Amino acid sequence: MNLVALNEIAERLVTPGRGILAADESTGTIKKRFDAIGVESTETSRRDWRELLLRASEGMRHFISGVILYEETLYQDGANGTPLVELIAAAGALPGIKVDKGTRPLSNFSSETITEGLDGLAERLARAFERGARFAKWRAAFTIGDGLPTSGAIKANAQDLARYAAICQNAGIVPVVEPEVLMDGPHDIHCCDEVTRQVLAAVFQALFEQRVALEGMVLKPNMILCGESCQRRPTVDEVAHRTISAFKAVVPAAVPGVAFLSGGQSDEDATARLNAINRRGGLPWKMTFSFGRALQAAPLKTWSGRSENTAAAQQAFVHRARMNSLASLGQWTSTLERVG
Ligand code: 5MM
Repeated sequence: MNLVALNEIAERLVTPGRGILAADESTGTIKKRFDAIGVESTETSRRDWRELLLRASEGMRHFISGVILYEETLYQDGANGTPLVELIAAAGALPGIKVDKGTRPLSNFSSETITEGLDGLAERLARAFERGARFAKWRAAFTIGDGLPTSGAIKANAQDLARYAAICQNAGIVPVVEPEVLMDGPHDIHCCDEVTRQVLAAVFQALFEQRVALEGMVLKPNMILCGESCQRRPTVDEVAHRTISAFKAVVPAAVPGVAFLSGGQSDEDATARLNAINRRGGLPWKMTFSFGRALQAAPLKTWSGRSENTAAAQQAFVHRARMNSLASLGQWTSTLERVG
């Protein structure tokens, strides 16, 4: 394992002022996103949408450090025959690949899931590296509910996240480790705090046992939030305070950076909370974004599958990327949202 090279890539992904574009929706998820705007999901429409984002060069060059791709996109060419990975490299960003195969019911656990994809992973990573990928992503999902998540499900998912991370590092690929505590449900912020600490503690224990070099990885977690149907909404400052306190307790300082998922927060909430986290300062890790929906929702709606909307959609994407870049520096204000 070349730890120096892995550490350089990890540091590059979390460069202050830049963050990751998560454009790795699986075929089922992108279909749902396209259904919402009345666009049929085909190989060509998926290519057109993702190419539109990657060709938004102002946003890509200044605010994006890496792009997580679905396997289809990694091997796809743009409309004029240019491989899409080349557009990412030309913008000075790193191509990455989602290598998990999604979640499946966890046997013997009635409503919990396990993420699959370890079979043949080393071979898939070797191919992805050849195509230019320098980092990968694997997501495990945890639902908060009555007695959930169970310690059995937490341990099983933590173990597989750690096995994935070890295999990535041996392939020269930086693992982005994504344990997501979902926002679904009425739970309060205290509950999310407790569960997120348990999950992260189990993940770092498993990473330690699998001898994963923390300097050569990036953590992609949820922020500490309340459930989406919880009545008591926390303030932006409470989210920032709780997120930082929890992470200080369970995330080792050797990890170069944390790149948050947005998890269904509104675009502006996700940005405001990331900004508040960075304004507090004095953190051992860089704190940035690895957003899917919070970067793509606005431009996707603007695009709506019509080529005449391409420039406006790219502008909407650049705007969100710029807002989140400022948030990664603690320099965002809500006034900037409306200045354009
Ligand atoms: C972009 O969506 C990613 C892939 O999801 P599926 O496997 O469910 O299709 C997802 O892992 C995403 O990277 C993270 O959830 C972060 O995205 P959000 O939208 O939560 O920022």
